[in-house]
Amino acid sequence: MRGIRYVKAALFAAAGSAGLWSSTANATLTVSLTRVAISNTSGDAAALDNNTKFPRAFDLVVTQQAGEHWTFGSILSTLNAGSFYSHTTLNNDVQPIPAVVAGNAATQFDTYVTTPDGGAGASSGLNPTGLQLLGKSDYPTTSPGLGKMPGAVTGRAPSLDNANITNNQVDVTWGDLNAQSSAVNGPATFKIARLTVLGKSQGTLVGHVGGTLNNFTEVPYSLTIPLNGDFNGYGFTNGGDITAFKSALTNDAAYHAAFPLAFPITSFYGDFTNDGAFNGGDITGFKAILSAAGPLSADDVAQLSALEALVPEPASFGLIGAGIVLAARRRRMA
Ligand SMILES: [Ca+2]
Ligand SMILES: [Ca+2]
Ligand SMILES: [Ca+2]
Repeated sequence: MRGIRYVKAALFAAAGSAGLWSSTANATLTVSLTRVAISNTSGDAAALDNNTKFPRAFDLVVTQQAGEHWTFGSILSTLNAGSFYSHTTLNNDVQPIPAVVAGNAATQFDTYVTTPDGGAGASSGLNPTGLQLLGKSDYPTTSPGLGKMPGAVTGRAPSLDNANITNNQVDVTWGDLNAQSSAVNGPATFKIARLTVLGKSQGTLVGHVGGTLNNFTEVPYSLTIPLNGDFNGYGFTNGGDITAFKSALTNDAAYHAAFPLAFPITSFYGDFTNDGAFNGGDITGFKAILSAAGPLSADDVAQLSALEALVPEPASFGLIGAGIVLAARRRRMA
C-alpha cells in the first residue's frame, strides 16, 4: 500500500514541479476510441484469425491541447460478450517496445496500456519509460486495491491482481512518471491503451484521464465497443442483420438513416477483414460470424446465398454497392 501511495505522490510531485498548475478545469484532454487495422499477425496468427476469432483492435486515444501534459488514465471495461486478446506467449500489461514487435508482430495487438511516447525510449524490457501501474480504475478514490488486466503475466506489477485473472475485464489506473518531461508535449493526439477483443464481442469502456494543466482534475469518458456484426443494432448478431448488411454496402448514410439503432461507425463492427474499411470484401467474415452465432435458419441461408450471388468474384467486390444502387434506381423508375 505504501508503494502505491508513493507512486501517486511521485506522479503529482514530478508533474507539479514545473509550476504549471491551474485552478480552472478546461477541456484540454478529450478521449475517443478508434479502430486499428490488424495487418500482420505473425507470431500468433491462429489466435487472431479473422474468420474464426473475429479480432478487433481499438485504441483509447487522447487529444491534448496546448500546454497540457497527459499524466494518468483509468479504464473500467467489462465485455458482456467475447474476450480481450492477450498474446499467447508474450502477454504483457504494457505496450511492447519496438524491438519486441519487430521480433513478433502480433504483440502489437496485445491488450495493454501505454503512455504518449509508447515504447520509445525504453532500451530493454517491455515497459515504456515512466509508465506506472497504480491499481484499479477507481484508484484512489473509494477503495484502493489491485487492478485487473487480462491474461497471465510473469512478473506482473504488484498493483495488479495476479490471482484473479479475467479475460473479459480491464480495471486499471496508470500514469506517466515522466509526464512533465515527455517528448510528447503540447497539442498532440496519442493512444493511451490498446484493447483487442475477440469473438462476437461487445462492451463498455468508462474511466477518466487527467493532466498537469487541469491540476489533475479527472476528465471522465464513456465509450462503447459495439457488438460485432450487429448491423441492425437490435443487440444480437443473427440472420436479422443480413438486410441491414446489404443496406450498409449500398450507401452508408442511407443505411444509418434506415437503421438508427445501429452504431454510427460501421467499420467498428463491419470490418471483418481488418483492412480498415467496410465493403464487399467483408461478406465472408460476416457470414462466418453469423454461422458462429448458431445454426442459421433456411431463410437466413437463402438471404446469404442471395448476398453472395451479388459477388461473383472477389475482384468485383467494389461493384456491389453500385449494382444495388442501380437496381434501386431501376425500381424507382419503373
Ligand atoms: Ca496484455
Ligand atoms: Ca442485430
Ligand atoms: Ca474490410
